[in-house]
Amino acid sequence: FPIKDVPTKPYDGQKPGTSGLRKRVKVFQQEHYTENFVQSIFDSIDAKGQTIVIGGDGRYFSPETVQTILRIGSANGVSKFIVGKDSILSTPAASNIIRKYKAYGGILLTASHNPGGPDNDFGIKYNVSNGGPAPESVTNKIYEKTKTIQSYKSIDAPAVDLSKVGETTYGPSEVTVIDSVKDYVILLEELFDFPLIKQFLDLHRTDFPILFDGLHGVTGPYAKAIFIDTLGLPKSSVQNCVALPDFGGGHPDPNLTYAHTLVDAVEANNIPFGAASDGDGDRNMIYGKGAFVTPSDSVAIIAHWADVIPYFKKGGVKGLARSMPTSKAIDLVAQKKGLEYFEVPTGWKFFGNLMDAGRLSICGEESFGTGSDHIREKDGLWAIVAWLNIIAAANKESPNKLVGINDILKEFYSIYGRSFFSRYDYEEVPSDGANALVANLNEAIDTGSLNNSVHASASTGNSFTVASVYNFEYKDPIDHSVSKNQGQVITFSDGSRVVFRLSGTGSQGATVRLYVERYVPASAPVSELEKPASEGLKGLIEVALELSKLKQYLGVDEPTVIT
Ligand code: VG1
Ligand code: CO
Repeated sequence: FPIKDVPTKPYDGQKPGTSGLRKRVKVFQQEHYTENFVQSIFDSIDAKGQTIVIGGDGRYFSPETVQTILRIGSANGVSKFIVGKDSILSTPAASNIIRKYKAYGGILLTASHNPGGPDNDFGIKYNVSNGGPAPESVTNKIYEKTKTIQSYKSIDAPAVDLSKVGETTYGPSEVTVIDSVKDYVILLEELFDFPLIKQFLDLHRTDFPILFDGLHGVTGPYAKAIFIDTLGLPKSSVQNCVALPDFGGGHPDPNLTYAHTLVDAVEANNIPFGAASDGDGDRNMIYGKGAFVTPSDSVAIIAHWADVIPYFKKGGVKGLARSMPTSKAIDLVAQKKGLEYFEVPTGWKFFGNLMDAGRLSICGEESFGTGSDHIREKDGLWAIVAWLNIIAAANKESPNKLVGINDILKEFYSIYGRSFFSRYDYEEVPSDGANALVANLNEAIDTGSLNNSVHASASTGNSFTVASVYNFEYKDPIDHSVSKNQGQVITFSDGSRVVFRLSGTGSQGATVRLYVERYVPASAPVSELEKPASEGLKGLIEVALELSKLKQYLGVDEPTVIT
């Protein structure tokens, strides 16, 4: 198997974003485009004689890319590859495999919740040996290599059959195709009280049926293994659980807009507990009849109830964290429990160092990402099973009244108060307008022009006084690296907050995210605490839009998605 040096030329724009390089499939299919990026990964790490994991959400163009990585990786001296069967390993499952088999790193083929298929998105992401996304020091290095690449190494070996589990020799390397699901199910069984969950669900087959929607993403086979094979639930407990390369033409993002198959089924069949996950399996949405859990509340509630989860009961909870735009509900739990807590930039890569240092156990993002230090990625099914574990435990304490999602939420608000939270996404807007919006906010930060200004909402009469305006910057407490420009934050004198950020995962134009948060203390009347979020936030959203002149800058009236 002679190693070839194939001449190539650099492509512009191969800069990894919040979570890897994401582009249209057609962009990746350009001559040498994918090869350049893969070689740039190997040029930035030292994988000679090492083990590399390859997985992903199985989306269109994945099988071809696995073979590309095998050819280039082997030529670059990788001695062993562990590959998910049919090129499938959900993002959390891949993180677990990297850790469990002590691999040097992993390459994940996913564009997460972005639609797939020949006319949609593909993505490549590199994870390091702790199982987490590569830190910026590594992704920056990869990007630098893509700018100057002149050739890539490759071997001429026949394609490996990815449909069969087993070991084969591959040129100078070895390839092991593994069952995509098995290790992940073993992991979850170690973390949660499955007997308790099973007992509860068995007892409440008729008054507490559950429904999981895989949105035709990668979690389908995992969900079947957990809900049907392990918990013994009826087949009707899962839907859209066949993983498809184009996700059945859908948008595999678990939110109220895109996960409408789940929402519709929950509403039509009065399902008290529904859940969905995204294309690569790291996000989750918890949604039951008349009950929606915001991701910011979800992570805080898991932290509040951590003691009923065997993994935390045994190992203790070391610290809590959230990404900057995520509501501060989890901070309140940390304060009450006397735990250390952190605010990091958007993107799971910022949690890894804290976990490795033993200072962080449970964390989350407002974007439907929740997880813990059991791996180094957010974990959709983990969060869903965590909720089932909590509900089963709450019901054990309350044998005479069935406790559901809303009871858990209400109890939480009565202890901590409620952080009303919402996110408005303006997807695929002109980049010029988005940049001008940000420039205008930065100018207000520099000149102090907004400080102490008072803004009244026309429809609710509420008025908000600006307390501070700043650009969020993070210094990692472990490696002291600094990440600047992570979003513009406006805080108000009543503790409310508005954040503006440009997305780093889109593949077309710009996407602006507006995050709003308003805190209502536990002492407020129940009618105030239990309002729909849209009502609780109405005035603040009006003020945020007016302050930022968002509609003028972006030239659009309404967001594409509201969560
Ligand atoms: C988005 C989310 C962020 C998340 C990231 C990756 O990033 O806001 O919280 O970590 O997606 O999630 P951005 O830069 O577009 O706002 V996933 O499930 O796409 O890997
Ligand atoms: Co994802």
